[in-house]
Parts: sequence; structure tokens; C-alpha cells
Amino acid sequence: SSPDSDGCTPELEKAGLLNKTKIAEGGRKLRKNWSPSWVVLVGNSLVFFKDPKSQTPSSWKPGNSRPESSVDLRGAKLHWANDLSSKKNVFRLRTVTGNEFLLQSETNSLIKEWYITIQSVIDRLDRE
Ligand code: I3P
Repeated sequence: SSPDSDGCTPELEKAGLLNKTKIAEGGRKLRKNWSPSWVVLVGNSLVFFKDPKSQTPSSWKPGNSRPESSVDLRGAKLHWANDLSSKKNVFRLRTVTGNEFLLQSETNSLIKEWYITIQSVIDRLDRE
């Protein structure tokens, strides 16, 4: 069912708008700075783009849509983390390099789908 039967292009699993903050970099704690992020799950990576809606019309051009950052999901850990925020529907993603992110949505069903889909990619990579 893959549109990319030769396997040269990583498969797009999911994309959407979530609230995001990075809380640690290489194991060092960072100050929270929540902002909306366009999140794309593709291949083995979670890729973050600045929310186009938060930008001025002139700053948002197709050529400007370079990722803000990208996370390698191999060996990553996912945990529900409602204890780490006053917000609801929050989970924490921790990479093998000690980078930690909180991701959040006001919509419970939406954040559950993200959790399940990211976990399934982590599980697939664990089996490789
Ligand atoms: C933080 C800001 C965050 C909040 C965080 C505050 O204050 O209000 O939204 O996290 O709480 O410290 P500031 O803007 O002054 O940095 P949540 O929204 O996730 O609760 P925390 O320090 O308890 O994590």
C-alpha cells in the first residue's frame, strides 16, 4: 500500500499542529517556551516547522518552509506527562541524545493519535 514501493522516499505517517516546548538539550534543563508548531512524522523522524499561521504573510513562502528542528526517533522514549505542565493532554518525548520535548493539544483524541503513531514508529525502530 506504500506509495513509495522502491523505498527511496520516507513515508509520511502524520502531520498536524501541536503546541511544543523543548525542556532539555543534551540532558540540560531548559526554560519552557511553548509555541504552536507544525509537526510532521516522516520516516524515522519527527520534524518541526514554525507554525505558518503565527508568521506574517510576507514571511511565509513555500521556499521558507525549512524545518526548525528534527528529532531522530530511534531509541526515543515517550511518556504521558501531565505532571510536567499545567496544561492538559501533554506527553514528553526524550531522544537518546537527551533532548526532551513536551507536545500538547487541547484535543484529547488528537494527542492520543499522535502518541500512538509516534510510539509505533519507535517500536518499529526497536525491532530493526
Ligand atoms: C512558565 C510559563 C509556562 C509554564 C511554566 C512557567 O513561565 O508560564 O507556560 O509551563 O511552568 O514557568 P515563564 O513564561 O515565566 O517562563 P506550563 O504551561 O507547561 O505549565 P513550570 O515552570 O511549572 O513548568
